[in-house]
Amino acid sequence: MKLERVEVVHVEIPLVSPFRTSFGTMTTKDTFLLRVVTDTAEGWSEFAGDPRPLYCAEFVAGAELVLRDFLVPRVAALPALTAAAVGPALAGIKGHELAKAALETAVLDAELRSYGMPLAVYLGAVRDRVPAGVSVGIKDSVPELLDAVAGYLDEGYVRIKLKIEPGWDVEPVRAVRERFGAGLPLQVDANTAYTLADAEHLRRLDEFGLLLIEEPLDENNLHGHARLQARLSTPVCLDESLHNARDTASAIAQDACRVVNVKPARVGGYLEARRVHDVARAHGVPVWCGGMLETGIGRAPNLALAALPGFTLPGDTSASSRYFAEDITEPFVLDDGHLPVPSTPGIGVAPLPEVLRRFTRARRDLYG
Ligand code: OSB
Ligand code: MG
Repeated sequence: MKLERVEVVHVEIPLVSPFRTSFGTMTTKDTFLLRVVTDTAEGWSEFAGDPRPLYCAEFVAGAELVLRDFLVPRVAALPALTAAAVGPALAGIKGHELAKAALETAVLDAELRSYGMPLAVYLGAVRDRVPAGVSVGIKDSVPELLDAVAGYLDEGYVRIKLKIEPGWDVEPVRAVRERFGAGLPLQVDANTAYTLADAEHLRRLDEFGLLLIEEPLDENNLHGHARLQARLSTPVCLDESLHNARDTASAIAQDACRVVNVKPARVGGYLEARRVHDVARAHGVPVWCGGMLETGIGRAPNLALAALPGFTLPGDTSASSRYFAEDITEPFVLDDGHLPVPSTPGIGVAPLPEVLRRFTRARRDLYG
């Protein structure tokens, strides 16, 4: 292929309810979509980050600049553009995995559309639907949390993840266990809110039979996570700390985690995400697909990835209605606790033009 045009479409979409984590509260999904046009097809992707660098170092305005000045020019210079060639072309630019993932994914969508191949087939998916978990934000009170969890379970979600932080951990976990029973698949996510000095406190979570505790300590503190894991029976799962397959191998080798959250954006795209899956699977370490409150444009390719054989735990890939009253693609609808894996070429979805127009805040050409 040959790159002809790259466009950013900034969107702002209201969330159905505020989403509070240990790092902040989100009330809208505020990001950009990337539209890539090649000589054979058009492709779409979604930047997974937020306007502020609170979850990770990348942010919306910075990503647009990195794409415009460093990433897109290198991809435009490729004599034969394929998705597989994008990673090596960008390897000289340090970091910026989320921005790189957005570019690689839009190129991959275009490439697969020109072959007529669904992303799930390209990645090696073995399922046509995936079980859906839901990530439940920090609430103002335990009764409010119990109502939210009850609502999600009524809808059919098969696994609950509670966001935790110091002051909101043992008590809400105990309340959810007592109300919904020992059989509920339950896990927690701290988004780096604790230190090793909290190890004894976090050990109190062991009695609740959690599937995992996600990213309790600082980003990239593999040594600390290994020391914490040695003191917990609850499996440690890493999110923020894993940026590629090599990090993942290193974390597994030092027992810094026993479960892996795979977020394609965080590792630079779907090709590296496949390698993260492969490394974990070779070690018998379960993986699951994380999320970043994506619109349908980001959710669709995550569902394809989550259909790979090593994804043995339900992911944070929830239905469109968990996030938005109106998604910018045809909505993903929960059926018997599962979401369908898109089966049409590329990522399998595209923005609905009229809806996209209503949610668009700005459009800029980065190339062509
Ligand atoms: O840490 O997994 C996380 C949302 C935004 C940023 C980071 C995280 C999350 C979630 C929600 O937990 C995942 C989702 O429902 O998309
Ligand atoms: Mg997380």
